[in-house]
Amino acid sequence: MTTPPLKFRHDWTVEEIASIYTLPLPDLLFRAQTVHRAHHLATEVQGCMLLSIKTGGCPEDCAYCPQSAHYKTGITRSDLLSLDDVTTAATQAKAQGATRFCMGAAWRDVPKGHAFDQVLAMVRAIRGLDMDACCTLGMLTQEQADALAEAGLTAYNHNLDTSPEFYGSIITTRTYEDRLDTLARVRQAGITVCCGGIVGMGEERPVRYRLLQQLARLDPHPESVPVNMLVRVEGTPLADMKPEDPFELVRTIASARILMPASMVRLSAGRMQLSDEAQALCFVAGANSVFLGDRLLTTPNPGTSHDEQLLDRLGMRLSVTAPVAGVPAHAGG
Ligand code: SAM
Ligand code: DTB
Ligand code: SF4
Repeated sequence: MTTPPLKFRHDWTVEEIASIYTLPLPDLLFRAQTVHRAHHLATEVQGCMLLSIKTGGCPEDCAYCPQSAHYKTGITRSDLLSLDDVTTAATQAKAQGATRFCMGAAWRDVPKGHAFDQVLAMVRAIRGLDMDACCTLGMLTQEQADALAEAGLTAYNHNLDTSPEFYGSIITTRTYEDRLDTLARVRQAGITVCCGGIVGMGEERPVRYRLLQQLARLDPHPESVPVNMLVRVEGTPLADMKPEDPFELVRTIASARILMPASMVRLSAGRMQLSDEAQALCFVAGANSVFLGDRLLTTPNPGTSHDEQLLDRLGMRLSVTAPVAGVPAHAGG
């Protein structure tokens, strides 16, 4: 069955985005919930599990990242994990309720040869467990994107992170254009796009408007939009950043939901710094996915039993099946 493409806007102006983002919170949440309920089940969130398959020693200088070789953050570097280890982790993730398994590698770009073949085998193994498979490996050539598609990869995560204007104060070793080029190759290969950003890196609101504008400009919209709250890691240039007001995260999520109605909006890194109440507001704002487990890639995460309790208290639950990317899971609920 083919579903006709949804007619969503890609030409939001910064002024329009600002007027949404700055609405009185009750009005913003009402508008976001209305959009959310037209496209998603408002009481379910997708559980995803992250695994770092190659940790640390990354040549890029992303100012937020504990895995950059430019900073001394005390993480333990590790080479590519074995296929067995990854299959075991994915099997455990499924048992904990995850329907999407995401592998992260601290590479600037994907090395050719054996390592890439191993990643392809990992993708096949995850798909064999009937889970969505996502990976984030840095920049890709078209050939690599096509091979990942052939292996059955569901999604490729490659974040724009922030606005084009602020980007240079966070990362100097690659450009916004490099990111957009890889995203175009992912799209060209027929893999769904997972692309989002980070809140709390010292940016002002207009930076967030521009990030949201760039994300919504992608046509089609990214099927998956991770919204991360900065995890301040000792040793990185952003370690002493002032904690961001959680309401700014809620506003960012609500705006993303309104701009990109059918996308999965993922409440990603930073939940250790959020109260249960703030997380609940994020769900009301339209977030419909969390990372399960007590670890993200290298930093702590609340853990599956905490999340089970939280969702239970909210009368919500984990979705049992992976939502079909880009297709409205539900209208009305
Ligand atoms: N090397 C690959 C890349 O950059 O695309 C993949 C791994 S990287 C860890 C994936 C994303 O995690 C980054 O784009 C960033 O948005 C997010 N991230 C990394 N460190 C973070 C931190 N300390 N706080 C919040 N988000 C972070
Ligand atoms: C994304 O946007 N957030 C996830 C996922 N994509 C790969 C990663 C968050 C990493 C947080 C820092 C760490 O644990 O190393
Ligand atoms: Fe490397 Fe990705 Fe971390 Fe940047 S975010 S330093 S590219 S692992």
